[in-house]
Amino acid sequence: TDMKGYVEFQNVTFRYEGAEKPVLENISFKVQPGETTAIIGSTGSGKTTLIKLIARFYDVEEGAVLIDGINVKEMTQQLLRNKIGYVPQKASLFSGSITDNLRYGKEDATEEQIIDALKTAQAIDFVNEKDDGIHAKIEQAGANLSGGQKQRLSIARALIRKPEIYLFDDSFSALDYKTDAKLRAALKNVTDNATIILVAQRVSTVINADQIIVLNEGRVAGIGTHRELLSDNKIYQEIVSS
Ligand code: DUT
Ligand code: MG
Repeated sequence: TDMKGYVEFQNVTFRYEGAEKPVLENISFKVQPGETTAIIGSTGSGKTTLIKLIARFYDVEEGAVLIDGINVKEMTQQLLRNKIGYVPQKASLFSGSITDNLRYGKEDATEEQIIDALKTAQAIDFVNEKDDGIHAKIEQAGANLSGGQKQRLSIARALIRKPEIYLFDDSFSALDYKTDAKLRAALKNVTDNATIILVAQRVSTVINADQIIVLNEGRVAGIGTHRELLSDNKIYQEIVSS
């Protein structure tokens, strides 16, 4: 069996340097290859930190983060970068054309690959409306784009690299419901073998995930499907009804 894209947290505790309290405490979960895991929880609960530990922005203090059974501490940055498509909470677009921005991380991407990624990311329409299309200029930090446009270009940038694992940190929050749903359906189509770990604020974004992890103050408050959590998890029920 193909084990590519298997992610596991084993009793992970993490503290930012100089901080008294850990921001993540004793976190354990498994993400099966090709499945979608959603992480939900209030602001400051540790969602971004958790995502960043997978891409090894920081080393954990206790416990282990494993990818395909290997501790990420034993992997080279190069290997991790190739395996993971990380879409940060704040899009990091730079001054240059759309193609320049999308080729970041894969300089040899063809225009066809760029257009395909823009289609999947539901970005092709607004890009085509620009005079220069995919060659249109983006201002520093994407200042001439809306929040949802920036999110979609960041997603397209990750898609081009065809990683085994996608990490989407709140990448759909600025999209309307319809675009969010279309984008995730298209993603599922082109990334059938990839593992998806997404952070979301909206219940509609997580509802179809294979599993949802509810984070609360740095701890796992529950893991299950939408249906399971809805029936037995207080914190999830609060999120749903808020
Ligand atoms: N924190 C730090 N240093 C950092 C980043 C975060 O001390 O460099 C703290 C802030 C917060 C906790 O860690 O108390 C968790 O932050 P994180 O950004 O992981 O939370 P989130 O769940 O992603 O919050 P949001 O929904 O606002 O993105
Ligand atoms: Mg965050």
